[in-house]
Parts: sequence; C-alpha cells; structure tokens
Amino acid sequence: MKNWWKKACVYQVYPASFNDTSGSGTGDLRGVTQKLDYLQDLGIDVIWLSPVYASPMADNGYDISDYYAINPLFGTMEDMDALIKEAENRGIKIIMDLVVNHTSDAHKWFEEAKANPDSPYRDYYIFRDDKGQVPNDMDSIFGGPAWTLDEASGMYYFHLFTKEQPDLNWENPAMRNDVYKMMNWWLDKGIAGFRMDVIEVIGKIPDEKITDNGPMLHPYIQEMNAATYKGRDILTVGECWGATIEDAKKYSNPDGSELSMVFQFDHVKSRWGDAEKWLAGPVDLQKLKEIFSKWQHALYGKGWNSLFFGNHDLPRSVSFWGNDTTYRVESAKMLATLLHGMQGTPYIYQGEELGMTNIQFDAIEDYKDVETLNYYRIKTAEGEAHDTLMSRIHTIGRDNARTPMQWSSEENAGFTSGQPWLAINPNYKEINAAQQVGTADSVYSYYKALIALRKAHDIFMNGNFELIMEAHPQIFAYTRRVGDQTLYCVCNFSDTPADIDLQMTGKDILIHNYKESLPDHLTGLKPYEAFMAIASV
Ligand code: ISL
Repeated sequence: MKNWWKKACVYQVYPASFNDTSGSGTGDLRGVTQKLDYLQDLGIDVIWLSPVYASPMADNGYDISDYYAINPLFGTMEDMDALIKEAENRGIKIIMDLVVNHTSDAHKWFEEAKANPDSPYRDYYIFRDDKGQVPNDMDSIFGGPAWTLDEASGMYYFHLFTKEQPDLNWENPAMRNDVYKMMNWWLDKGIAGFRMDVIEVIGKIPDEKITDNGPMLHPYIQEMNAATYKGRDILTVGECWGATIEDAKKYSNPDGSELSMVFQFDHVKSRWGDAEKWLAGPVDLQKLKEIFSKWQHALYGKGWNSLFFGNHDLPRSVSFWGNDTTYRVESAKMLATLLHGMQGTPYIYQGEELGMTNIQFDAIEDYKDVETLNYYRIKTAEGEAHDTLMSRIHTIGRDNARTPMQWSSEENAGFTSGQPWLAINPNYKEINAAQQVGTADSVYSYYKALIALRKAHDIFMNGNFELIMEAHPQIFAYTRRVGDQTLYCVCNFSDTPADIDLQMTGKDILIHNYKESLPDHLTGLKPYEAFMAIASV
C-alpha cells in the first residue's frame, strides 16, 4: 500500500533500556530480536530504533562517531542484519534514528577537522576564529555556551547540544552528499525509514543566531528527499519542536517532496514553563483540546499528524498527563484511547503499553542523563535548593522514560542478569509485561485491542474531526465522521466522575470498551473512563 505508514502503528525502542541478553546491564540488539514476538503480539507495524551506531555515549548514542558501525555495547552489524530480517519475517519494519545535525566529537571527520586546517573536513563543521572572546552569546540546549574553544586549533566550534556533539555545517554540499550516501546505504540494507533528530535546525545560521527554520531548511530537506528516499515508499518523521501548522504542511506535504510527517510538541509545551521546560504547570484541559483540535483540522487532507504522548526525552505519559497512583490503569487506557482515535500515525514509547510510570531517585548520582546532570549542576551553582531541583527532575527529567523495561517480577525486572545501567523502577513487581500479557483488563491488552481496531476500520484514517462538549471542564470528546459512519471518542480527563449529556444516533458497528450496544444517551463517565464507539446511520 502506498503511504502504508498512515495505517501503521509505530513502537519506539530505546535500546539501552529494552532488553539485555549479554548480562552487561545495557540492552542490546539481540534483546530486541528476542522480543519481536512480544511486539508482533501487540500488533505494531514499525519499530523506531533509537541510535545504535558507534558512539562514546555522551548523549546515549545521539553522539555518533561512525554512522556505518554498530556500538559494541549493543552488538554487531550481524546482529543488526538479523534484527532487520527477523522483524521482516514478522511483518515488522525498522526505522532508524537519523542524527545529522551533529556528530560525536570522536567522529573521524571532526578529528581530522581539528587536526588539520587544510582538511576538507574543517568545513564539515562550524568553526570560527578566536578573536579573544566567544563568537556570540548563544547557549547550548543542554546549558552553557554553544561555542567551545578547541585549544589545539585555536578555533571555536559550534554545538547546539553538548560540547561532545559538534554541529555539522549543512551549507557544505560535500558534507550533505556524505550524509545522503550514508542514508542510502541504510535504506539499501532494508530499513523502512528514518526518524530525523532535531531536523528543524539543520538550516541554522549561528552568526545571525538563527536555529529553527532557517531559510535553507526546506530546500535541504527536499534535496535530501530527492537524493535518497524519493521513489522508495518509506516512513520519515522529523523531530520539530518549533513547527507551526504552516511548517508542518510543508514538511508533510502530500506531494511527497519532504517527509511523511513531523513530531510537533505544542501539547507537550502547553505544560511547560514559558522560560524553561523544567517548570511544569498543571494540565490545562481546555488548552489541550484546543491544540489537538487545531492540528487535526489544519492537516486534514493537507498533511499528516504524528500522535504521541511519550518518547525517550519526555516523562512517562501516565505520570505526566494522567494519574499514576489511584487511576494508573484507567488513565493509561484513557490516554491511549484519546490519542489512537485521532487522525495520524500513533507512536507508542516502550513501556507505555504497560502503563510504566516516572521514577523518583533521591540522589542526583542515580541519574545518568546529561541534560538532567547539567541542569542540576548549573542551578545548584546559581543557588537553587536541592529539593526544588529534585522535584522538577522527578516531574520532567529524561531518565523517567529511560529506566529499563519491566518484563517480569523476577530479579531486575527480567531486563538483565547484570547490573542495570540505570536503576529499575521499584514498582516492577506490580507493573510488568508477564503479568499483563494475556490478562483481560490489563493496559497491555487494551493497547493490543486498540491497535487492532485502528487497523480494522478505515474511519480512523479518513474520518474528519470535530470536538464535542468543548466547554466541559473534565471531558475531552470528539467525533470522527466519514460517509455514513461516526466514531465517538469520549474521555474523562479527571479523577472525579463526570456528568455528561450526549445523544448518539445510529446503529452501532463497534463498541470498543463500554456496554454491549450503543447507548442512545451517554450520561456519565467514571474517573478517567474512556468510551469509544463507531455507529452508522
Ligand atoms: O527535551 C528536550 C527539550 O528541552 C531536549 O531534551 C532534547 O534534547 C530535544 O528534545 C532534542 O532531542 C533530540 O536531540 C538531542 C537528544 O539528546 C535527544 O535525545 C533527541 O531526541 C540531541 O541529539
């Protein structure tokens, strides 16, 4: 099917934390292959594999030192080939993380660039002469200046993330061609696409302090498309924190000249502080409805949405958006219903299908994420109290999503026989896959049913979107309509019962999770309860 990704459900694997077969304490590629039956049972179509390339792991693999090699921590190229093949045998495609805004400082391009002013690789990066001060006051996203002085060459280089992640210079056509060559190499191996890390910043102009949406951004993406995946029916999804609706229409233009879709983060940012992500406010349901509704309407027929609440950078969705104590199971199911009912391609972050929760370590030493550690160090130096910082880290920190998968109630949650690289959430005895697979009312079984539903009914792909009960303070509800069918999705986004007054007409085709037949009058929902039905007139 052309544009098969419209009907697909993607599952993100964060390899370090998925499944360890070697006893190293870090997950590996064989561990992913070993769990393919689990993923096939869940019903997903695509695995987005976070980076497994050679890397010094300054940013857990988002610092790549060789795009053509596998990090020995994760295994070998043979393991990668075996994973692609075994996945294909089960009808599962693999998309790779494409991290080409920057490389690792241990990449041979950067090493040569630093060592030799005449090297063609000098211009693969963004170097500026040392004029006795930093070229400008731009900050890195992980704290501290975006320019670092390389003592040996006496030059500053630019890095939007850690100083171990020098930014590539996209103005250099030779560099761009090397990236395209590498992409084709992976595509020829049989992968089904790319998730493009921070792709919106490749058109940056540091001297003008432009990062997102530089003037050459879309031309570069179009060039990449033409040089690599044009003519191959693959899935491409760009990570675009700053994307507006107009940008997203360009990126996901149905003419296929750029990407399949982008991750936009308006819903995530609606809970973040204005100044910085660490200052989260409460869920603003009205705002959330507005944001989703806006995106659903704007891209209908004009582009394509990606649907997600979680990823490896974000807190666990049930903890951030739901209630991870009294109503953990209910709110995990409700969030899934709400999201998978919309138009777009849903992404499940590993463990979300179990309702895995955030972690709260007491000591900063237990955290491993470079962004979290930098934040703590910088803010502590500015005089912020330990407890204040820890509470922000508990709510937002990236390690929330990175604690190992909880496979069973056995030692180390069945994740490893060794010492886990990041501590396991102590709730693994209650929350784990072994307990949920095959259990009728588990979060896992719910996801499985939802994924199957989306596949069975085209209305999920084609139906238009209308918010209903817009002003209701507890309810997030919408309809999707196509032909004579209507899909109703009604979710109680609160921890108290909600009174509603919804008339529904037609003959039910399907009742997902409520009573046996379509109620002609829906009058209330329990805390975090979700209702979904398809009816025809
Ligand atoms: O969540 C974030 C916004 O403050 C950042 O943690 C994150 O860096 C940003 O979302 C960009 O993410 C991507 O690029 C980073 C990498 O650390 C993230 O893991 C990746 O998803 C640099 O490659």
